[in-house]
Amino acid sequence: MSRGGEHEIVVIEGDGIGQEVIPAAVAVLQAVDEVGFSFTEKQAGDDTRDQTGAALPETTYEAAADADATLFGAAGETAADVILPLREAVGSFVNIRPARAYPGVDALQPETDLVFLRENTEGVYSGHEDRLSEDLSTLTRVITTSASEQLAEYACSYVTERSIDGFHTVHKANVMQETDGRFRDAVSRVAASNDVATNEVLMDAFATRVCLNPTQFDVVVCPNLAGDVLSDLAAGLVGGLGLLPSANIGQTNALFEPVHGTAPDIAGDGIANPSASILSAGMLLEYLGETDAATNVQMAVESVLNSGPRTPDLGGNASTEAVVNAVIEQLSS
Ligand code: GGG
Repeated sequence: MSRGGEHEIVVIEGDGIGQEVIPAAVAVLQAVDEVGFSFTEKQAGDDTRDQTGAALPETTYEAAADADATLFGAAGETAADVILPLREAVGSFVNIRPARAYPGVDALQPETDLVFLRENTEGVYSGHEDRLSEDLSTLTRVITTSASEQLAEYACSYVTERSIDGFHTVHKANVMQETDGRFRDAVSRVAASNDVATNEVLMDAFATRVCLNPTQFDVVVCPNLAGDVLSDLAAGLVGGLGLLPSANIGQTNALFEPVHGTAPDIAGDGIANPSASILSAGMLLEYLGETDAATNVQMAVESVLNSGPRTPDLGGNASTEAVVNAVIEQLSS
């Protein structure tokens, strides 16, 4: 923290509904009276590429690397050129994705309460793709013991600090024996050395089991792509992607973003659900040590989801603005 005790936050709206839900999250942070912020807006995404030639200008990368924390919306076609370097800029090794069913929201599985801890640097996201011929393209999947162990150490601290009884490790080591075998072995070794209980589930079996009965899972530790796909699946259980926030945590920096993308079908209509972005802002507050404010934001969102205005994805006809105003009103009540 600097500049007279204010948290320095970089704000990157990106494309599509990022330009609607991130201003909404910033408005909520500005309404948190007890915490001081300075916001710096930076550009990234498809429009930025069209205007400047770079989807993620160096100034944006550096600002994220230097900030106390960054709030990011979504990127369209340029997602890979924006999200992955941004996660790298903050040195993130874990992507935390809570997937909760909220009272009052119509959910396929109303008892769902999951947290995905997703490896955030490698797997298929390492980007080693090649076009070898007209007929053949390849992708190299990278799994290291060090990244798997770092994720596992974080998972152990996460469950221990919250008195949670261990975690599930999700992988596909029966097929990807070398890569997911390495991941599975590293995670189970670290868990054993921390006296943390783990259960293993093959990722395909997990997909079925979590749909049928999500209450059998709590904290789920997985490789990068599995964490992306399975948390989106969990979004389907709780009422949609408009409800899932995320935190990309590094050693000394972090980036917060809704799990959803740019939603081009509704972009510009003013009806995007801002809950995921506001909940991401709540995770940002928690990361900055502003725990009371984080709880207040979380509770205000929950209260509005329960009995306030709803955007069309949740069966209502309210605007983004109406939801944000209701959250801010709750915060000050
Ligand atoms: N809000 C981030 C975003 O744009 N999500 C869509 C997406 O493609 N995500 C891929 C990922 O999280 O790895």
